[in-house]
Amino acid sequence: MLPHVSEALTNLGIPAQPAALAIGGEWTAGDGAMLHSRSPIDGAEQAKFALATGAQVDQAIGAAAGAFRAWRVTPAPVRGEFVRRFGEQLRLHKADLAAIVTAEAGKIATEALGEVQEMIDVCDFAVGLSRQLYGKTIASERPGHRLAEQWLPLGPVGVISAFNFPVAVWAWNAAIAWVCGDPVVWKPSEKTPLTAIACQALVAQTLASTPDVPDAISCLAVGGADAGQALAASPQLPLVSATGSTRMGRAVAETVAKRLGRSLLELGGNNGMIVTPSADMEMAVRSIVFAAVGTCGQRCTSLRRLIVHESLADNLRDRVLAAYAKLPIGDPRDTGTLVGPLVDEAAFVGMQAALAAAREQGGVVHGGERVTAGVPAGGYYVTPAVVEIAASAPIVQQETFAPILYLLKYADFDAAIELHNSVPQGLASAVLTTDLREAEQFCGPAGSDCGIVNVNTSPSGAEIGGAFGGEKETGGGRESGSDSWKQYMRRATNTVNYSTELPLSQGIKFDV
Ligand code: UN1
Repeated sequence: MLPHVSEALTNLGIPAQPAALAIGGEWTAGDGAMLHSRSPIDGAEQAKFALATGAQVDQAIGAAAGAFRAWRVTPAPVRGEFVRRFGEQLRLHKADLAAIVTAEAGKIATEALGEVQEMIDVCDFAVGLSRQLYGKTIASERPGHRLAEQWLPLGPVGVISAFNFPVAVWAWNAAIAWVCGDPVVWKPSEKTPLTAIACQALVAQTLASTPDVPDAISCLAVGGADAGQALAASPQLPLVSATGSTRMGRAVAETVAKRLGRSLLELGGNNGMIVTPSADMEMAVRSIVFAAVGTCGQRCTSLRRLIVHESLADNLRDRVLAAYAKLPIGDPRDTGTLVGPLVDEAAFVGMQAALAAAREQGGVVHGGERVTAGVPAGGYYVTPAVVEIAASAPIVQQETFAPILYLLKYADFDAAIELHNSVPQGLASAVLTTDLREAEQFCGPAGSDCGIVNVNTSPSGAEIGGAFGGEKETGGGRESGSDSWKQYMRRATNTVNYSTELPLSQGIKFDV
């Protein structure tokens, strides 16, 4: 059971009238338009304050650039100690933060707690990493020379995050950026401002206990699209990490590319799962339902396309529909609820438009209606939909951020892989099979073209230890674990001559 959101906000020391801009623990009211943020649970207004403007974002970037000068020369393990302390704050306030995530994103309690756990996990990962930012020593072709590479802090990093993972995705970026020596300027989704303010409040508490750490290593600007554009356009941010729609990512990438900056993109997914005749059907049903309806179908990794062998399709459809019929849909704060609300009315309208298009394109739609009984009034609750449709229907190419699962059939495994890869997005994928050849084919060079390729588990719910991200319109970025940290650093190749001669590379003679 999570605390009430007002209690959580009090526990975190968030004032009733929060401010949109923070440089470390220093808060300033926004100069922009009024934000009215509503809870997806019941549509009640939960925050009302003025947004930060692009000019205010520039102010935060300036402060972050100032902080970079001291942070870049702070030893990485000392930076790691700051992240360790922040992780401790998260442990202490896990339930408080999860309560705000539930109130603003509409996630059920267990998923909200899981999201905060994801933050804690990435902090732990980053702490270890702070002693492992290894460079290589390379054999030099010249006598008396040492050739090596060093990884050095890059500079302040802009982070643009989405409503559906309002805290974890920022933490993936921030924890890694901080140990790499980079300050972070964060523009969260306007749909989830309080979760961002809560995170910043926890950072501020950590900063208070670490006086040597420059405050502006963590800046927050709750703003609109102009704030995002200010991050993308700023030459002071060598890296901008953006999570959200392909449309948003394209706009950010174009602006960042124009100034030859780096962007790290996590954009749309259209995630598929192939279910083969040898699959464990019990496991199939459980993993399909979690991946398709978890977070009410609003994860980047949500399962959207189920590609089933024709011999199983009707049976599996019936089993999934039977599981759907029993799903507890309702208030995400209630223990036992598995499907909470869509984030807002626009999400509901988008879902209905996709279902109408599917019907027009010959699809047979099961479910997908609005639920009004037994749920809080004012929220957009739906029954998840299964759509039996031809693989060639154009709607299948689109990501709709809602619980819609397209059911497609295949006859031949090679064709199933082709079908799986025939969408513009390339984030997460899975095959359910007990046939080793199929499993390895799916993971190999002629298999899934996604960044996340799973066997016998759902495409949703990745651990932080791996690099997270995808190909094609998903944007190519990799965040969180593995060697994603390298994107937050610059690599310097050092040639050190410790001899008394000056031999040139490639044997060139240049006697002067
Ligand atoms: C997202 O939806 O943006 O793999 C991130 C998952 C989560 C992260 C999703 N760990 O589903």
